[in-house]
Amino acid sequence: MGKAVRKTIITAAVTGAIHTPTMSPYLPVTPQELIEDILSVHEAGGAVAHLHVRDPQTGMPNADQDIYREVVSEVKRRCDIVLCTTTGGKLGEPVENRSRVVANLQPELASLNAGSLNFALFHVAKQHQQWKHSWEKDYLAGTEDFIFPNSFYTMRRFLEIMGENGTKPEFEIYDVGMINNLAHLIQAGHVKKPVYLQFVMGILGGIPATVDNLVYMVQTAQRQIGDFQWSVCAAGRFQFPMTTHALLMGGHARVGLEDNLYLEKGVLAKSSGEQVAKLIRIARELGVEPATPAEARGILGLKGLDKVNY
Ligand code: KMH
Ligand code: ZN
Repeated sequence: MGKAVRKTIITAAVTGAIHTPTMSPYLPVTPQELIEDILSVHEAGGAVAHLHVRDPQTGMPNADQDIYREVVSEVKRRCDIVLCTTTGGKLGEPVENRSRVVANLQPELASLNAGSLNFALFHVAKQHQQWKHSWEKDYLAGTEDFIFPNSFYTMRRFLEIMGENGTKPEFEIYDVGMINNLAHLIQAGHVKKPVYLQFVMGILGGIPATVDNLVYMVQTAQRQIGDFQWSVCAAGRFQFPMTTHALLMGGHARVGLEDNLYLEKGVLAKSSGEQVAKLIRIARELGVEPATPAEARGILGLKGLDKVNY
């Protein structure tokens, strides 16, 4: 009898709130572009799509509930991918707006940012001279003085709202101290194990994307939490090196245009699905198979697509 192959959850974050339309013509902005990009992820073998929405005219990230509903309903009609909605929103989105999508759509999975940080993108603004839209430069440059607020109160409220709606939190961990924040929330009874951690590496203001930092974070989580599933995503050129290491270490992995616009050096990715296909080629070389959406639901203990409100 052959040994069972290890299954890994491949997530793609399709648009995010970091990149702006000037940076790539392939960044999905309109509902139709978002739907197509999510379908490309599913077709390539991804099990989860992480979703933000944007103003279709300007490409500015927003929290428009009608756009969310339009995108998720059409995706659900066409495939069984797991959808993980953001509660990060755009930089500067008021906290109350960020949780609305959970109460409205009751998704299977939603991000929960596990601490506050100076989420810095101002250095990226310096790389461009001409902008497609007037908001882009100030949005990025303003982050030199921007704290992404995720206080213990905010995290507790998000957990309560997710609990009420049967939504599993995906904890976004930008630095090692945030594992400690999560350990506190578990100890205080605000969230039950097993938890799902997404290590977000290489954001200026958070932990650098290095292998020793990843090992340190996984080991710290093992010591402080013990029972968890984990995944890694990393900014820009660190995306494929870090996700490949995650595959080697027994973790799950996230790619997508939210984190990196490129497929390889100098080559823009035309879709998040292209990045998923590349990571799956790498995974198979390492003897790791991508989990189907149904398998991902089992691994993460999700409630199922029949229990969402869209
Ligand atoms: N909006 C960014 C500041 C998430 O989706 O929860 C962080 C973010 C995380 O995108
Ligand atoms: Zn996000």
